[in-house]
Amino acid sequence: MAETAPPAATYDPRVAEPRWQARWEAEGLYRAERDPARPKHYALTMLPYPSGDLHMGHWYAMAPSDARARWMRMRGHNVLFPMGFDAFGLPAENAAIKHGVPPKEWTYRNIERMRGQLRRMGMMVDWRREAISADPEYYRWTQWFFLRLFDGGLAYRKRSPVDWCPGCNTTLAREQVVGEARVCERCETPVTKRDLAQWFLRTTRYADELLRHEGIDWPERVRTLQERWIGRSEGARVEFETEAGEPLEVFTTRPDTLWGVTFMVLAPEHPLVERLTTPAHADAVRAYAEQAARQSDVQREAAGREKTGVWTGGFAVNPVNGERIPVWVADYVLMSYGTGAIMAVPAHDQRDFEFARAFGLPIRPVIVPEGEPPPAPEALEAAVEARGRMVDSGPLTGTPAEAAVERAIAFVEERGAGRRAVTWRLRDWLISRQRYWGAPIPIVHCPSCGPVGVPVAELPVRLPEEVEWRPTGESPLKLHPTWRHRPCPACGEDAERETDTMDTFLCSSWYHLRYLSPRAADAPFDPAEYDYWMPVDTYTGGIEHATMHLIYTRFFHKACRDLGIVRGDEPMRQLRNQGIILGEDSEKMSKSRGNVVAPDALVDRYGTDVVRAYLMFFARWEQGGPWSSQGIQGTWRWLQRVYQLFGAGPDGGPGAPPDAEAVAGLRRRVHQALARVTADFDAFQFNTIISTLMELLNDLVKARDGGLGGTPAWDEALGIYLRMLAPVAPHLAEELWRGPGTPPGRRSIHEEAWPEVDRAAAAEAQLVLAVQVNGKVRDHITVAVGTPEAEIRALALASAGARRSLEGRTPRKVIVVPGRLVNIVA
Ligand code: ANZ
Ligand code: ZN
Repeated sequence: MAETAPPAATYDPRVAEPRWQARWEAEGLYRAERDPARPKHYALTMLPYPSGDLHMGHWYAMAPSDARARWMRMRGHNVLFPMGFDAFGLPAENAAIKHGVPPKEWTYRNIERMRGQLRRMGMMVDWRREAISADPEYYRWTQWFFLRLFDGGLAYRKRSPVDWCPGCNTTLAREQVVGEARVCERCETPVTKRDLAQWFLRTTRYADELLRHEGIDWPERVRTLQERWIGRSEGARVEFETEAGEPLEVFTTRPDTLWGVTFMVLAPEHPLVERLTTPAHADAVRAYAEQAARQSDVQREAAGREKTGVWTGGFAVNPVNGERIPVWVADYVLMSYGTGAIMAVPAHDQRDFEFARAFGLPIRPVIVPEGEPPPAPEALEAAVEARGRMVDSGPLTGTPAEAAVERAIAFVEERGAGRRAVTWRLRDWLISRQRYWGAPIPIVHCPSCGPVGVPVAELPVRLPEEVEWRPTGESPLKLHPTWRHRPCPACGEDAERETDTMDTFLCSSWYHLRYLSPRAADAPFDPAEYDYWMPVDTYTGGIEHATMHLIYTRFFHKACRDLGIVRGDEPMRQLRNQGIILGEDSEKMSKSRGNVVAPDALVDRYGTDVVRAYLMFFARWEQGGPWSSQGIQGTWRWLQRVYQLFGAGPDGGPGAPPDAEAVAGLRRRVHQALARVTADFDAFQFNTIISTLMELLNDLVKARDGGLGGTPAWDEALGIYLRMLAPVAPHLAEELWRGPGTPPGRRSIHEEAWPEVDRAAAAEAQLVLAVQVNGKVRDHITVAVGTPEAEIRALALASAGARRSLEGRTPRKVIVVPGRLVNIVA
């Protein structure tokens, strides 16, 4: 224990915390360097977007993650816990348009501010490794990765719809389309769609692999969300034919219902719509397609939505029975899934059922429960489940429903009218943004050579800083007088730069690699650092990233593996998500509700240790819950009591020598608490760590009052307590460990080893074992821990209950289940 100056009655974190932070910085306490002698641990927490202020959600994600990283360090790991900023994105651009502040200025000012707030949190971040995705030295490599993907055939360009505002004459980002009516946030004109040539990454090539989560420990919930997002469906592609003889292919998961098809539906954007539509229906179809173009896919897919659509006037032929099927257009069929066309089976598909009812189309059941006649279609209230036997299905009639899908596939395959097929919900990743504040896509469009990659030696393709902000929303890269013009890298002719920038999710797909060597000048990262630190061991952040970011970063890693840039199949071994902090009123924190709790004000008042500890304590971390100002005061009092107990020294010191049982009792409680806290850190169970420490403090106070102060067991208890406190309240623990005036050279508590649990000390002194005879409890015996088995057996046989129940029979077997029971088999 450090000899501290006589302690003040209360601990003032406002003095102590900045003092320790400066000291740790000066000592380089949190510098992470490769060290082959120690096992490495890469703890990563999702990097913030520099929106302005660090809010409670950031704290909730980061402070417990920091505590765990510190714990790993005390466990003997060489820990890397870096931090950076996801600095490109639309809000900076909006600020520029609104207030005329350049995005760069706005962004870096916010970073400055948030870096200060992060430092105040007192995390064990090695700030030398900070990475900012908007730095040219960072986005140089984002562009380099893009070129590697382009050369590897994993980036390509194709026409694709974007949201378009006819009022502003510009494309809109998803966030700029607002409300149910989907209007432009700037001028409130209803949004339409436009086809633009845009860049995509081939995520779909990795669909199968992304579906597998082998060798990684990710929450079930995230895996399920990813599986749904990737959405693998097995079924068949079946070819219908229009009356003009053109193939019209559908994807169906239910080829068994082919004989129940009573109409077909095309997505309004389907290329065959125009040719199928008869003149009499042309106006209605065109008007319908226009309104459909204003909806998002999400809206169009919403369950229970009223079905709308129009008939094209055209027909197609069902390949299994030659029937003439009317072809409709409806927005519940998406162009982006399957083939953009469906065979509708209203008897067995709920959406088709609702559509048929809305438009008076026939309904034909083809699967009926065993032994029942087909239901009368008019009487049906919903689509019918596929259980029983096939009816009215040509060669499939009589087949059990379970076997029908396979037989239907065989049937269409034989006739050359279709084949088994798998379809994915996952789309290729559209990375083009018609925006300024992002990494420019390093491509030059040449009239003779097509798209050509910018030579690597010319990277980064820098964003021009002298740009004009016009409220039209058109990207300043397009408006810039000179930026886009340059000769073709291949042929030297006049050519033009790509003016789109990259989706910021691309920047954040590889930031964990830049942290490894943020100043590497000739590569995105130093391979030696990679070999030592990767993969990320624990990744923490919000569940809202379950799909986009966490799919993209896995895809990116796998693509880079195949391009020979990285090794290993997965970038992040273990993932854990925090929950959400609600306001004191149990509602989502929001300015309009006035229930926002600002961390800065709390740090001013209580210090960071209290805020950190309270965030670990107030709820199960993965669940979150409502904030409580009552609760944070309880945490404050607890840490003050810790300070007083430790500062006071062994008061009430030994009068009578403490008896052995009291000493054993103290050690037992200390080591039991240590075992629990250790297991809880391992499991990210932060709330019970704090409650265990709170309880143990009460035990320590009692032990001191009982005369144990100053004994070796007491010193051991305080030492263990402080080391358990160190990851939770790093400043207070250091203050009590080193004392405010310690000379340089004395080791920080954060370099100490996590204490070992003394199992013998932690064990309960006595155990109560049940005595069973033939499986029935007849008695109980109390034995000292560690009593040999033979002795336990003898005690059990001698117990009154066992003797009574045995009635002189000789036992055949006596089984001891350690710590629980003895079973006598008579
Ligand atoms: C006939 C049928 C009968 C269907 C039946 C289902 C039940 P999942 O499981 O999500 O893959 N479908 C196909 N392409 C579509 C598109 N572009 N937009 C909207 N719906 C589409 O769904 C596959 C089923 O969704 C397909 O199987 C098709 O309807 C429909 F009793 O075909 B089914
Ligand atoms: Zn050229």
